[in-house]
Amino acid sequence: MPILYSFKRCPYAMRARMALYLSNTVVELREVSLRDKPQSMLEISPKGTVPVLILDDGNVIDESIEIIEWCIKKKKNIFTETLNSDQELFTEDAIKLFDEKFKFHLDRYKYATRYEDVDEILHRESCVEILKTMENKISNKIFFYTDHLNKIDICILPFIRQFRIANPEWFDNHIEFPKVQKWLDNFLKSSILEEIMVSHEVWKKNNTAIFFPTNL
Ligand SMILES: N[C@@H](CCC(=O)N[C@@H](CS)C(=O)NCC(=O)O)C(=O)O
Repeated sequence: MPILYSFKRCPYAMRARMALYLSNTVVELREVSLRDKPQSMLEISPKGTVPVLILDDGNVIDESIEIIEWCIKKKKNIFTETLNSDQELFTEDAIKLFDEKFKFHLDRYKYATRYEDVDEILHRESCVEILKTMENKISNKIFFYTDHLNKIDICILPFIRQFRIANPEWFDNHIEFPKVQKWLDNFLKSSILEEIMVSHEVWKKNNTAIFFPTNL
């Protein structure tokens, strides 16, 4: 059985867990403390980020997007609805935008005290500008393009969830991105979020194994 090193609230680990869930892949889940990463994880992936997936054949995948690609190869229709080529292109560009720019500003907004000399409101504004570019593209379906989760949803919504958590009242009352708010709200109410956000104790070598997802 594959092994997943994961951290509950990490947006990259969240997207990987969603892809594993949607592809019906059961893994042994090893919850990690980012302040005290297990040696067994660092040995196979010295860059020290989660998620890390070890496959049955011993191969290691330590980039969330590559874990998602592996899940798509394993079960072709993990995203039940197919997108047109424009939507696929936009998906890839949007994921890059969030991984590179949104995450940068999100960290400086949400964890401003961890950085020297940052203006959290300016970083919040930079996030808002990115959310406004998404606002114009969101369909009237439950998720970004369709009524079921697609790649764009599982990759981006964990970041927007964190952005809201920094100041929920401000986020919920902000008027510039109503479709983004609805899109996030649908995700927050979804059963998949509940499934992937179960809390686990930090993994230690001789602990009994925890399996994820629990309902498969
Ligand atoms: N490009 C990586 C990024 C993963 C990443 O940065 N994860 C964070 C947690 S959200 C991490 O492990 N950081 C290492 C640390 O905080 O020490 C991916 O997509 O898997």
